[in-house]
Amino acid sequence: MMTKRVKEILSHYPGENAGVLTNLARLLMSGRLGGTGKLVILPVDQGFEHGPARSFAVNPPAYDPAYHFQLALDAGCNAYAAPLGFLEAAAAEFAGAIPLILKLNNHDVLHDEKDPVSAQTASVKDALRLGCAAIGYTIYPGSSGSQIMYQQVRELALEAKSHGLAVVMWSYPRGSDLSKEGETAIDVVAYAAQIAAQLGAHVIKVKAPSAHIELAEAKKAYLAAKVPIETLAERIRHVVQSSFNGKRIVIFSGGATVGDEQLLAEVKGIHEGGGFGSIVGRNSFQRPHDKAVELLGKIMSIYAS
Ligand code: FBP
Repeated sequence: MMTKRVKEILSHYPGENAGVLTNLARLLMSGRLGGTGKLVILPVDQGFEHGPARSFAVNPPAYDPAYHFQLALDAGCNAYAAPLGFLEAAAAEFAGAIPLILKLNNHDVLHDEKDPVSAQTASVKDALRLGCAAIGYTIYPGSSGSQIMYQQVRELALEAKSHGLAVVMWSYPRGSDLSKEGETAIDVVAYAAQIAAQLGAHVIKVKAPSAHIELAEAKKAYLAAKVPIETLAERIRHVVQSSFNGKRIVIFSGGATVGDEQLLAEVKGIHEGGGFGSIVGRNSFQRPHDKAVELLGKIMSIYAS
């Protein structure tokens, strides 16, 4: 049964066709958090993005593509996101079991460039063939190659929407003019979320922001308007506000594996600040299966509260 909150969220996308709205509803109505307006998604593209050993050696069953479908299902995630190979390997076996997001571009770390650009590694046609609810795409605002990515995602998003697929954008500031600290600075993360929203993303994924302000001109604006950014909840609120005043779904990434307490404290901050949920990769599949299901269950309980 469609809930009031999900209807309200869908009403924020009045320009979209019935197919896109249906697929957004699939993401919002599936899993343990279905109907709450909150999402917890399992993303497993780290094999490509970081390499197999860095990703899976700590929990060897995770080398198997089917493992992640089953983990997402067992934990009651809203959706599972992965590159072409992982989805092709088990999408038929799990057909209809959980909404899928096909990552259409990927990047590896075999060539360490300061201004990364991901390669397109799958198509909208692949997403349709695999029964996906959405396409996923990573942009690197701040990279000298950002124009290429913005233009590519414009075309792919248009094509995806024309076929009724939802568009999820990973927006990760990165590039030679940004400091490491700047990649998660509040002004930069809020800017990255805004860029994804302006590029037509339905769901935006960013990293949890720190209180650092990277850009001098932005700093003046934050200070003049006294934008509250001291606590994580305040910063999340600002990122949500920067994503069309809460009219775009913004979720936050889990990051490198940390202890349960640290992760749960961060999730509480995201929830308190009005974030729409989490996308938790390494902190899920780098734990043994049952521990991961337990931790994801605790994360979902926070969002359901
Ligand atoms: P994690 O929860 O493992 O951080 O996954 C979220 C994610 O966006 C993945 O989809 C992606 O592979 C990874 O983060 C990118 O991490 P990095 O910042 O190291 O490139």
